[in-house]
Amino acid sequence: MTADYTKNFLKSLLFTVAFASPFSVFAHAIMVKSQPEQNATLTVSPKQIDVWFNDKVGSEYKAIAVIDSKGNRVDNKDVQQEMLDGSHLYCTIPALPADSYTVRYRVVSIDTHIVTGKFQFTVKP
Ligand SMILES: [Cu+2]
Repeated sequence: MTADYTKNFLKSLLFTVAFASPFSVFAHAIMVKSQPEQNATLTVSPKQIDVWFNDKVGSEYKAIAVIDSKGNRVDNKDVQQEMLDGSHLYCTIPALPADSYTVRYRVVSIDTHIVTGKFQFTVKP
């Protein structure tokens, strides 16, 4: 009985934290989509890397880096934020040889937290 009550109380507390407007307005950014997708195997080298977040992110301190399997950075160091969709960052890359690559990203969310993450893809012509 008491355990159930505690569980329900915690559940409703989580619900409140997740959906109360002060929190959702100042959201913590989470990557929701990427192109290439995480763990994708591509037969053709992509021309750019796209990363989307669940909310717009800060225009400062944004970074995307593409690293090959030897640890060399291979992107063109030209990260951009889409003008009309601040949740979308992208950078261009040169034609990549067959290898597996790690994309690392760093952004500042609207709630001022720094968010970093990574995903991988493989080019295999
Ligand atoms: Cu946060």
